[in-house]
Amino acid sequence: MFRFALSKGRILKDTLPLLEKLGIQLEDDPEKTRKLIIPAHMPARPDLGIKATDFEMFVLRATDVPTFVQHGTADFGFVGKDVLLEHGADGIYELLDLHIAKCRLVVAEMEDALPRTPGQPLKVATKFVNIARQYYAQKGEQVQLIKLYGSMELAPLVQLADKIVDIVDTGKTLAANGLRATEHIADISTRLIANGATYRREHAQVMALMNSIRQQL
Ligand code: PRT
Ligand code: MG
Repeated sequence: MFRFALSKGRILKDTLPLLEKLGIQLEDDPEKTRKLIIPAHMPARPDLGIKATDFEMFVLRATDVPTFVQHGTADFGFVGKDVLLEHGADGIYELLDLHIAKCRLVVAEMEDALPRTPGQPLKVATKFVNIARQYYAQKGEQVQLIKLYGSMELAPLVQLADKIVDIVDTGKTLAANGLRATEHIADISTRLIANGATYRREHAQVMALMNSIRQQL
């Protein structure tokens, strides 16, 4: 039996069809049920070297997925690279890029931002404070980080911050708020991750599952 941490929201929408293609049948619809643990079953696939496998699917807030996998409470997880970078990959193996829920992590500011007064620390609002801290440390730039939990795009509009570090996909949200991306930090997509101990203990099974997922992409 494996326990699998699924990210709610956007990623769930894109990963449910993948589970279906793999033949993993969930006993409840994670988008409808209030249950937080959903039993699931994958029939044997001798062609892929996979034995019949039972799963327990945890339906989690995306940001909590690495925590469950790191502690071994979940063996596997589907999670955005942004969330993984922010959390840190201690005890976690990144097995596969699923190439879904693709987006970019960028620095953005007002289109009409004035040149900054030298000597004043840059104020950056973001929910990715660890990523932002690392990014600006590498650049050797002093910043004051302001932690937000959503709607980062508002911060420069109301002078809470000079810049934001945020996810961009189409760029429509930035444009609609008079913002533009000025620096690219990372390309983001959904990853299959595994707990380090599970990876070592169940290596053959983990590899078989990883390869079967890769085949479906
Ligand atoms: O909302 P909550 O805090 O619970 O979790 P979450 O925001 O992490 O969940 P969700 O479902 O919104 O996103 C989950 C994952 O999807 C993220 O961790 C990313 O890996 C990935 N992803 C892909 C995105 C986007 N595309 C995206 N566009 N996550 C967020 N956005 C936001 C972006 O921040 C912007 O504000 O969507 C808005 C619109 O983007 P544009 O550029 O298309 O206008
Ligand atoms: Mg969201």
